[in-house]
Amino acid sequence: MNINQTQIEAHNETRVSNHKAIYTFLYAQLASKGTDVDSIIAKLNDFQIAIPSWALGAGGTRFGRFGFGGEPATLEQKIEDIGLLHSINQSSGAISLHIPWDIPTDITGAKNLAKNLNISFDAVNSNTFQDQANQIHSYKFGSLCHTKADVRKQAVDHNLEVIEIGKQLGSKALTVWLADGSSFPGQLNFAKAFKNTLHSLENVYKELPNDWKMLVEYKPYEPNFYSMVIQDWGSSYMLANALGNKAFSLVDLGHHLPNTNIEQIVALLLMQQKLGGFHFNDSKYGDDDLTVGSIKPYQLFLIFIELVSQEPDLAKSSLAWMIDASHNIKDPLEDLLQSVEAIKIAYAQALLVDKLKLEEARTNNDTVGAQEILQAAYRTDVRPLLAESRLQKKGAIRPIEFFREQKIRAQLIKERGSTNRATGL
Ligand SMILES: [Mn+2]
Repeated sequence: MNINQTQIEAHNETRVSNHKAIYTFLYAQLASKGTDVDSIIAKLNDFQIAIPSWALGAGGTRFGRFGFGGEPATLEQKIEDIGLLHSINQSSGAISLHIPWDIPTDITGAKNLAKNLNISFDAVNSNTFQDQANQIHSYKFGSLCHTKADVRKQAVDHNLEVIEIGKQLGSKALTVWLADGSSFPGQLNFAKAFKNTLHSLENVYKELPNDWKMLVEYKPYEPNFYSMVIQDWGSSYMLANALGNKAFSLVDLGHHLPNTNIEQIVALLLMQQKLGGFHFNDSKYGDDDLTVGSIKPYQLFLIFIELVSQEPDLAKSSLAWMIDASHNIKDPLEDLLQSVEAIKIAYAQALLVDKLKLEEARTNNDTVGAQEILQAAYRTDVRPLLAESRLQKKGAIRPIEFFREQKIRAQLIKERGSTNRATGL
């Protein structure tokens, strides 16, 4: 299904006067404090967040999975779903593919479909964390880190295949997340496993096109519960440094132990020009993959403070912005609308912070003043700025309301049936 502009216009028509009243008030308030609201809107207009192909079906836990109707069963349907999101919020104009869950059978067809929906192909993701049918060697005891050279070679070859697919689609980055590690003390020689991983990644890196990036993701535990080869930003940074200037660390918000100061990691990686991008999600305990901003919106805001302090216009930076979440009980499309909204709220709030005043407070060790500056921005309701940006770009003023009014899920069920199941989940 497609959304046409008339539907969006009809939705906006009933809300525009209320929106304008709130927006005009906020605009005047912010402008009186010296904020350049138009430049914030312009930055929001350009900011795009990639949707992963695996987030469009019902996620699950190891205890069960509760499907819902109208899930996208093919890559084409997944691209169509992202097209729906993008026409509603005008901020989801990219798809991040997971190989082999979403190998395009018709590359030209997939590219044309995406082009028509104004969607680009973001980073491609390799998968050496599970065995595929007809695979010769098992990854049960690791992939790029494996003790046996033929297993490592198979994993390297898979990454090269993913690059080839990405090249045909127009992707410019390869994301590598490894489940490699050990579940029991004594199982693994830490140093050997790390060196094997580096050597394998070097073999992948050699084949990386010059205008590509390699994004090295880290995670402290799970599925291995004693050690992970790339357990934290330090080990990811060591690899990215050793590989070269096309390799970067990727920060997945859920891949940290509780209470880790992620914003500080972001600041230091940026400082070293080794931050590649993000996998956004939220969590209370571990890698919970919950809706962005649902648990720790203040942390998200603090991360964006660090980002905008070093990269004033995020859409113009070379960082990769992706959501990586899984949805067990929510409609994924509604969840993704909420996630994109949360990311843009944090961005807009961070842009409200007066950098010069904050730096002055820091220089003068004015701890109270610094907190006042941060919280004045955080406690500003910036949602009218996001709505204005959507209105300017011909998106819907209220995305979730639009999704529900138009009964989009019911229409997808009618089109695709109630038992469709998304691949890869
Ligand atoms: Mn991730």
